[in-house]
Formats: sequence, structure tokens, C-alpha cells
Amino acid sequence: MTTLIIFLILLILVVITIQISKVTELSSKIRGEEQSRLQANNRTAVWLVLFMVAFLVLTVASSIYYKDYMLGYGPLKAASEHGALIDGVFNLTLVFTGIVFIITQILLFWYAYKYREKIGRKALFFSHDNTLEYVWTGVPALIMTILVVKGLVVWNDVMADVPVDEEVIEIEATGWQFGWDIRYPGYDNLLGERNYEDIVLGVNPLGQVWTDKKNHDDFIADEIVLPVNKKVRVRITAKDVLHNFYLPHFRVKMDAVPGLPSYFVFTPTVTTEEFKERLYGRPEWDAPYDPADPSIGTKAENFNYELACAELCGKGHYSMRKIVKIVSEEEYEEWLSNQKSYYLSNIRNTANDPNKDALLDVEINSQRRAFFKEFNQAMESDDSSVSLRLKNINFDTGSANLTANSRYELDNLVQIMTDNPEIDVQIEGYTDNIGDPSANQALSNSRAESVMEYLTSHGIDAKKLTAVGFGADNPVASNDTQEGKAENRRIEFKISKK
Ligand SMILES: [Cu+2]
Repeated sequence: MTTLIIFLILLILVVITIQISKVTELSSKIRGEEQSRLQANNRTAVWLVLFMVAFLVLTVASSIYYKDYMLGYGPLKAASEHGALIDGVFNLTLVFTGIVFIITQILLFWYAYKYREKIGRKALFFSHDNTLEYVWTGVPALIMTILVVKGLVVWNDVMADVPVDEEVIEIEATGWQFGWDIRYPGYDNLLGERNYEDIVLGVNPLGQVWTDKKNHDDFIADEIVLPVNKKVRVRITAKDVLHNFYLPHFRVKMDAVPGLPSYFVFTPTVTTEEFKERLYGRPEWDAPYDPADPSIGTKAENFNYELACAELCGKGHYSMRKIVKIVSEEEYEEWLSNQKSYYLSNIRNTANDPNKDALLDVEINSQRRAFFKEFNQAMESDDSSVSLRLKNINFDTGSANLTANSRYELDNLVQIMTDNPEIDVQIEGYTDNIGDPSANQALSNSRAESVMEYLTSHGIDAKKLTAVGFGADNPVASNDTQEGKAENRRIEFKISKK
């Protein structure tokens, strides 16, 4: 309906314009050609000046009115350390081009008015003026030099790589049609090697080399989460065509080129929550996020930083959006601890694992972290005595000989007993229910004793230790299944005095 009305109005306007021009033509015939041309020229000249005034006023007014929607102004000021530098260069360029724009528009329209046709006035013949040539060559050259030099200074600053000895969080973004794989380095803070020949879709999407230790704790994240005020280096690459890694709110933008890794270093300075605070109370951001479903909340409440691909890389280009979260250091650590290594969850002990028989550093370290976490929880609990199950101590079948790989967990025990000289500990041995109860009793005794021996031989005072065997008593799982039995064959570590 509205479209129809607008169409009719336009049609009427066209008809009116045609009619007016017919009337003018007719009257010019009556009044004489020259007279009417002068009149038309006068009218056009006045209209041009009016248009110029309206145009400039609207241009300036609309840029002021919409400034809070534009990157770099109002709430959309840069959320990274270097962002202000880039915005500064844009603003400097805007000042110079803005001044030139306004002056040239005024001159253009004013000259059309001032030098409109008048009877008896003749145009000046003007062929050359050196001074003018100097001015209009020199001034733009000077301004261009200022802009280029300033831009280069900022470019060098923004593109500077991280000095070798400086701490940085390095992550990797690999673009493909159509998505990003975001790889984090894991606990060792080092990204593992890649080889494109190792890429197998669905199995090893990035071609990580599994014999490289650094890969064992790397994980691929669904979203980008980063701590505030920490320097981040993003390795940027692509698997198929050109993509572009673009984080508009941080003024981070870099091509992702297949076969030619690039990088961008930046420091986010505003957390997602702080950025939302900037948006509240602004009409454009307090509008519903989805007008069809007000229960979702406002645009401000649903705000997220985002990663977009800024290269038109194909028909699914738009779907390369990823959410970016900037959080506090504690939230980041918490998030990190919940991420699962790609290798350990997808490759370990499968046909694709070249390290099948070895116990890996990444496993030793994760067992160690888990052990210390449990120990600290036990120490903080109010119970006077707490038992910890030692999940990574194993014996040869039917004997009390510790397996070689048990030493890692045993060394963890040595360390906590050294660090906490006040605690007393009881080592408890348990078996499953297979076989003769008295044999089980004896086996559990000697297993507990061999753990105790290990501890005393590594400098722990025997007075602080007791070793007891409980045979098949107190099962922690059903003895009807193989897994249950394996769980019941165990060593526990009971802190009897804190
Ligand atoms: Cu893309």
C-alpha cells in the first residue's frame, strides 16, 4: 500500500514537472528567448546555493546524529590497545578530507551562482599562474606526506611482532570454506607442528603432527575466549582460498592466505561485560534483539564481540562468524581447564596414534594436576581424615612389584609429603574378590608396603607412614564386571592427621 502511494506521488510529481516545463516554454515564446534564459539561469543559481546549504547541513548533522553507530565513536571506541592508534589515523584523514570536502563544495556551488550569465559580462581568459601551480601542488603533497608518514608510524607500531622473550598467548586461526578452526596451545603454551600432508577431514583437520609433543595438549575451541589486558598473537592461515581474519571491535584485520602464514598481535582492553555496560541506555542498543521474540532481550544484552571473515570467499562466506569473549584472568583459567586436548580426546590409542605404547608427558602432567587438585580439596575439607584414590599406581599381575609408570604418581606423593611435613598418612591396599581371601589379604598388605617402601626410600620419614592391607573389603565398584574389578584393585592414600 505504502509503495503504491509513493509511486503515485512520484508519478504526479513527474506530470507536474512536465506541465511546468511546457508552461515555461510557452511563456518564453511570448516574452522572447533571451529574457527567459536569463531568468532560468538566475533561478537555477539560487537553487544551487540553497541545495549546497541543505546538503552540507544534512551531511554534518547526519554524521553527528549517527556517530554512535560508527566504529571509533561513542560506545564503539576500540576495545584494544592499538585500536586507538588506528582510529587516530582515520580521524586525522577525516579532518583533512573533511576540510577539503566542505571548501570545494562551497566553492563549486558559490561560483556557479556568482558567475552565472549576466548581460555584458565576459569570461576572463587566464592561461597560467606559477604561484597557483606551486600552491595547489605543494599543499596536497604536504598533506599527503603527513598522512602517509603518520600511517607508516602507526603501521609499524601495530604490526610489530612480539619480542622473543616477552610472554604472549599465541593462538592460531585457520580459515576454510566456510568456518574457522581456532587452535589453542594448551598448558605448554606452544602450538604443535603441522603438515598439510597429514590433513584428514574429520580425523586430523589441521594436519597436526602427532609425534610432536607440543601437539598433545593443543585444543580446538568453538569460540575465541581471551583474558583482558593480555597480549595475544594470532597466527593466521587458510586451507583453501583467501579469507580475512577480522575482529572489528579490536581493529584487528589480516588476510588469511593459504601457504603463507600471517599474524596479528593485539591486547584486548575491555571485557565483553564492560563493553555491554557501554551500550546500555542507548536507544539503538536498547531495542529488542529480535522484534519477533522480545523474551530474548535487547541488542545490548545479547551483544558479543565477533570474528568475521572480511573476504568474499564464497557463497557460505557469511557463516564464518564466530563469537569472541573477553573475560577476566580467573574466568579464562577456568575456561582453559575445561577444554579437552584434541589429540587426547580423538586420536589417543586409536589406529592413528603413533604413540600408543608410551606414557606421554601430557598425560603425566594432567595426572599430576588432577592429583594435586584432589589433594588440595582434601586438605581444605573439614573432615579430619580423608582418603584419596591413587589412580595411577599399578603392579605386575598377582605381585607387589610396582610398574615403571607408577613412579610419576609416587613422586607426586613424595612431593606433597615433603611440602606438608605436618601430615600423617596411611597407605591402604585393596584387591578384587577373585581368589583366596587370605591370599588377597597378603597381596594387599605387600602392595601397600611396597608403596610405603618407595616413599621411605625417597626421604619420607617412616614414622609418618603406616601401610595396611584390606583384601577385598570395601569395594568401590561391583566385582561382577571387569571394569569394576579393576577399580577395586587399588591403593588409597588416607590423610590420617592434617
Ligand atoms: Cu572466508
